[in-house]
Order: sequence, then C-alpha cells, then structure tokens
Amino acid sequence: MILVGQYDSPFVRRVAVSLRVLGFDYQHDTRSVFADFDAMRRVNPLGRIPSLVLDDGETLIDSAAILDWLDQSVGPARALVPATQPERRRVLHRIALATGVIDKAGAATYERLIRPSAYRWPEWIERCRTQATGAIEALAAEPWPMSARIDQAHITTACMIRYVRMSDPDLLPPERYPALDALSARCEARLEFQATYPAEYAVPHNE
Ligand SMILES: N[C@@H](CCC(=O)N[C@@H](CS)C(=O)NCC(=O)O)C(=O)O
Repeated sequence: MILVGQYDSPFVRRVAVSLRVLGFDYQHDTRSVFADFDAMRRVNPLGRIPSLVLDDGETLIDSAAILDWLDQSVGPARALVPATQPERRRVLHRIALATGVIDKAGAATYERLIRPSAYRWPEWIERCRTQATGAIEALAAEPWPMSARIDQAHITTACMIRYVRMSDPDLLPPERYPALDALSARCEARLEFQATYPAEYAVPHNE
C-alpha cells in the first residue's frame, strides 16, 4: 500500500506511526499537497492528505477513516482504539482534543503564514490559538501512565505536540506542560516515531 503525504502533516504522521506499530509495510508518496496540488487532487478529490492507496487500488481518505480501517484489519485485541467502554470513550476524548489542537493551531498557522499579510485577521488567529491552548491544557491534565500500552491517544497527541512545536512553538514551550513533555519524549524515542520524524514544517509563506 502507498501512504500519500509528508510527515510534517500530523494527520499523515499519525497514520504512518500507526501502520508501523501495527506491522504494516507501506511505500511513501512524498509529493507536496501544496506544490503538487493537481496530482494530489487526482488521489483525493479534496486535495488533502493523508490518503492510503490499498494494494487493490482502492483509495482511503481522511486519517480517522484510515485508522478505523487499520484497527478493523488487525481486530479488537490489537486495535489502537480500544473496542470496549470505558477505555474507548476515554481514548476518543483525548484524540478529539489532540486533533482539535491540530485543526485550530493549523488554521492559525495557515492564516499567519499562507494568507497574504494584508488580508490577515489577528482576532481570528488569536481565537484559534486560544482554542488550541484550551485543549492543550486539557490534555496536559489527563493522566498518561508510563506503563500504559501505546494507543491512538498517545500517537495522535505526540504527533500533535511535534506539529505545534514546528508550526507555532509559543503554544507549547518545553517545561510548561511536563506531562506532555514526558509523553512526547517517550513516543519520539520509539522507532516508529524516529522513522517518521519531521525535521521542519514546509508550507508556502506569503509576505
Ligand atoms: N480531517 C482530515 C484533515 C487532513 C488535513 O487537514 N490535512 C492537511 C495537512 S495537515 C491538508 O491536506 N492541508 C491542505 C489543504 O487542506 O489545503 C484528516 O484527518 O485526514
């Protein structure tokens, strides 16, 4: 199968890490969703990443749908989102917070970097950053026991932390949230995270 999208996207990275944790082989299509927009629209009509092209040619889009397919493929005992309550809703709650941070920090970043400066809306940027901060604080207040088996809440939250630290580091400075620092360090030490580490954030910038 082929994973489409670069690892500086936390949505792509959480799929890549999950594929590796679950033992799936994949090829990586590293074309840019910005520079190769027309080609990307032929993979996903939305022109977004990630997509996962299966061996029979079927294309899955949207990280949540791809992760759902992965979990269903390996079965409930190995699934990264627990199959039963109350663990399932607790993991889904953290995933919602972490993907919400990515959405809000991402919206603010697109506004700050991609939109030409004459059209930027500072109040909107601050609103998005306030929403991201609220969810980061909620995640930092959650228990993250060191002994727990890695699940999708760990993976998505660690990918969110790396993404925010690349794209808007003032939102998540080291030492402000020690529980998140520890979670990030623990995850980034794993081979699946090292193999997908995004060194920099590559979006088009406008003055
Ligand atoms: N809900 C989608 C969000 C995917 C998403 O926002 N991808 C971003 C990269 S992080 C993207 O494709 N941005 C380009 C665009 O939307 O034009 C998912 O979970 O896959």
